[in-house]
Parts: sequence; structure tokens; C-alpha cells
Amino acid sequence: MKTHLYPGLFSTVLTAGLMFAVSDLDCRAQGTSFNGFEFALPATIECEQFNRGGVNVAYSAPNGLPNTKYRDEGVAIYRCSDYDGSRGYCLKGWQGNWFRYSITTAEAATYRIEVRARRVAAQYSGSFRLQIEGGQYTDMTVNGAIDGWQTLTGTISITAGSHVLKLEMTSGDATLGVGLFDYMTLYKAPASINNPTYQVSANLLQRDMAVGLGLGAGSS
Ligand SMILES: [Ca+2]
Repeated sequence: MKTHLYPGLFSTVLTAGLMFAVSDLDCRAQGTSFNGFEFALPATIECEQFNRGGVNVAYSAPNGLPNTKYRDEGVAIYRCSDYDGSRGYCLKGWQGNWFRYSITTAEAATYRIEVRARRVAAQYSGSFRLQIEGGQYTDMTVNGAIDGWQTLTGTISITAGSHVLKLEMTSGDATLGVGLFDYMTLYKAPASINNPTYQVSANLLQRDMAVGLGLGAGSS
């Protein structure tokens, strides 16, 4: 076979090869999901279950602690005091840190995000951003009681398909950090998102106990 006799075919194969290479590169640039599958919305995402793939790919946390036993990366992950410790682990972040989570949804909609978080110290609030990369974002502030976990809320419009959700720490105390983060729940916003009686169904919650049971590295 002489290649010049099949320029169209050669071009198609070459193009397909390039498309695969670019797609593969995009995947590596964002890491791969912690559990081996994308979080399918509606879902609860444990904040400590950010993507695999290493620093500057799945996360950036140069201020993190290298002694966590939950996973190998040098990220500050602690046994979580939320719900009396029954929910496993939480993530601590400092200004500039970011973490990626692979998600997917079959339905384009406005999604409500509930973030379970706690401030790091008295008088220090912390701010963070949740963004669908290439899309919308919502900013939140952790400012509750020092010994109390709080549920922060925001909304983001998400198109159908696979996306990367990025949790980015935007401001906080330089030493103590921005906050502690237990989990994020994303679900299609009800018609009246300000309805205080609306509660996400308990069966949407996925617990991380099975993953991290017995691998504690201190508590928070
Ligand atoms: Ca958690």
C-alpha cells in the first residue's frame, strides 16, 4: 500500500491519533477519580477524596503535612470531628491550595452545593471557591464557631457530561489556614432553593468510613 494513494484515510488516522493524544493529555492534566469512577450527580463528595494524579495535577497543597495515613500525598488530612467523628476524615487547606474532583451529570441544571466545613481558629474566617473548570463558580466563607461545623450553600449551573470540580482556597490565616472540609453534596436545586425546610435525601450521602477505617492521623 502506498500512503499517497489514500490521503483521506491517512489524514483521518492521523487526526484520530492526535485527538486521542490530546484527550489523554487532558485526562492526565486533571488526574483520575479517587474511587475509580466519576462522582455522578447528585452525589456527596468527600473532600479528602480529591483526584489521584499527584501534585500540580490533582491538587496543589505545598503547605500540607506529609504524615497523613489516609493517602500518600503530602496533604493535611485528619480524622474528622464532624458528626462526632462518624464521618471519617476531613481535609485542611491553606490559601492558594486547590483540589480537583472528577464529576459527571446526565442533566444540565442549576445545582445546589452544600459544603460541610469548619473554621481553623477563633477569629479567623476563611474563604474558598468552588468552580466547574471552564464554567461557573461560587464563593463561600467559613465563619462559624471555632468548635462547630457548619453547612455552607451555593449554586452552580452545570452542563450535562463530565467535568472537573475545583475546590480552591482563596483567603485565610497564613499559618492556621483557610478551614477544615468534610464533604460537599451537589444536587439539582429545588424550585425554591431558599426553602429552609428542604433537606437532601439521606440516601444520597456516601460515607467514607469504609475507605479510611482505622487509618487515622490525629483528629481535628
Ligand atoms: Ca470527609
